[in-house]
Amino acid sequence: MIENWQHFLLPYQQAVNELKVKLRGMRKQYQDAEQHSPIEFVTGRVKPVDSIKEKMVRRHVQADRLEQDMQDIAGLRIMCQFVEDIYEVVDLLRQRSDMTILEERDYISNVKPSGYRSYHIVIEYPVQLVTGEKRILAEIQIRTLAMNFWATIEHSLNYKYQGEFPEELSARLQRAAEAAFRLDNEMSEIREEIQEAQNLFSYKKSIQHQAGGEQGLSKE
Ligand code: 0O2
Ligand code: 0O2
Repeated sequence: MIENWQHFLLPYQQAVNELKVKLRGMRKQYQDAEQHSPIEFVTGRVKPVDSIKEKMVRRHVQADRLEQDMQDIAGLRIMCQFVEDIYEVVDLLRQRSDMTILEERDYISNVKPSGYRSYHIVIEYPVQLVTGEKRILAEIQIRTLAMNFWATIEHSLNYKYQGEFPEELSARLQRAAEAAFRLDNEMSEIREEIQEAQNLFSYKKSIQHQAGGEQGLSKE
């Protein structure tokens, strides 16, 4: 039994906070270089205690094995515009020296029966505590905006149906997942066109910003 959940979860919360800053920092660096960022946005959460308890029962995880056997107590999500960006992000993560990748699960090539697509990475991440270093596991889910749309809707329906979808709904969700993936593929086809337009847009914005700054100066 875990007596003090707040104490147990503290290093996980610290890891989520640090990783959010680091991953959002990667996006900032692309923006600073005026390049297309493979990262659109990043979210993160510590799994709520009730969800941890429920998963422990469902997966037969003993309390003394929790740290090793539940890989998503600390969860990060990276959203990308294009499927190609996902693999770029994976490469970026593989090169980092502040985390160790333990597992990769490609649910894009190996779509789940539900229709779920995402790339999952399990990392070991060192958290610096006043009592010393603690290495914890964290799961990073990398997906496109379309995959995220589908997964968010499906996840909320799961609450209602507890995973036991009526056949008709399950078939519809699978069709919706395929439609989302077709959308991703269509977007990939016109990726260069989209990126040129986005670069032009951010260039215009920076010119306007500069012009605004100069006007501001001349007023003084
Ligand atoms: P729900 O709907 O029950 O899932 P910020 O102020 O932006 O730094 P904040 O407010 O902590 O940070 O929120 P953030 O980082 O934008 O995202 C939190 C939400 O992201 C959570 O919502 C989760 O839905 C989602 N999320 C992010 N990563 C994961 C993950 O790896 N697994 C899961 N299951 N969800 C994730 P809530 O509020 O917890 O509510
Ligand atoms: P949460 O916090 O509610 O999201 P398993 O449960 O056996 O399939 P395993 O080995 O724990 O999986 O890891 P996996 O499958 O790599 O990742 C599990 C997490 O991926 C889930 O977390 C979801 O966040 C997400 N996921 C996996 N399959 C689906 C799916 O069909 N639909 C949606 N919406 N999300 C999925 P949890 O444990 O459900 O927690």
